[in-house]
Amino acid sequence: MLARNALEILLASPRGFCAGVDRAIQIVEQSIEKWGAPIYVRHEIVHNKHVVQRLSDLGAVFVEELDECPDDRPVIFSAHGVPKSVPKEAAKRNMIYVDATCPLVSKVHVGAERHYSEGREIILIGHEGHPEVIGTMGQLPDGVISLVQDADDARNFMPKSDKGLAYVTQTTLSVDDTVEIVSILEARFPDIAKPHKEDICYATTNRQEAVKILSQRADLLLVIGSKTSSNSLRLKEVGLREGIKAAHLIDDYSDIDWNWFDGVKTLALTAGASAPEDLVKGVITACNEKFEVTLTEVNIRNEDVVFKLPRALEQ
Ligand code: 10G
Ligand code: SF4
Repeated sequence: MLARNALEILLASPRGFCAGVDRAIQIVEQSIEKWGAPIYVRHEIVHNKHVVQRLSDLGAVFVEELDECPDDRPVIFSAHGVPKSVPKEAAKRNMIYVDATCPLVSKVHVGAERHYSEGREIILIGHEGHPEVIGTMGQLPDGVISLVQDADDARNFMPKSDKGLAYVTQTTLSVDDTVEIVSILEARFPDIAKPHKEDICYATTNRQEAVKILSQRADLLLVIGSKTSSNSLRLKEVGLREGIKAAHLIDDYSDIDWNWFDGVKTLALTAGASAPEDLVKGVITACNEKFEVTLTEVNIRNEDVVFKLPRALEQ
């Protein structure tokens, strides 16, 4: 038998599930336990096809809009948050609903409302069409929040009035892109009000920081996560921007093209905030079958954030 090539795997830590994802998945599981199947979920609870498949197998039915749900079954709102009109409509229909919006997204909602009540015009830094952006914009009347997606938008933004400005952001953005966008806005509008604490959440920040460090030491980066997962896509971009030769976003080991490993001595491996840890193990096992693997976990920070479940589901 031919000797296998050596492969060093640098495993990022933190990686994978954040506290908001963990809570949202528990909300679906416990709702099924409490009320039985089917339970309806408005939008993918988190953007991961394996998570969605497993919960579907347990009895969750994923839909995009509330009008696809019957009145007499409970419905859960995804971790990304929903416009105010959604719980309002559910209440009007006397539905049982559980809101799995991450508390850190709710915090952004509250920040936007505070700025609005203090009379400011609000900019949301984020990506058009993403459910979190739709949810945050939907906390306030139509047209109140203006979306700024990139540095060019920040350069071209024109306030509608001289009431004063504030910005809030999506929680899963690139930290570096956002610094650039904010610095353009602050240079143009020195009095712009900012969030009390950064809106980009601890999990996004930590996963990006770990990828930066690993990308300087590896030839290939694999990010485990679905194509719809914004924070996972950002991890791939962060690696490429840090100068790694190649980076790929994969749902699981079966997406790997082994030609990617030609000439690769060191692999950096991470997982987005919605990707389960067993998928990481699957990639390591697949690598073990092809290479003589040495595995090193590189921990840049410990995370101990845990969110309580909504009262309706507390044991
Ligand atoms: O990264 P995005 O926002 O696309 O979502 P995800 O489901 O892949 O990861 C968890 C992050 C959220 C629920 C958004 S706060
Ligand atoms: Fe909450 Fe951050 Fe996870 Fe989004 S990525 S669910 S804001 S902890």
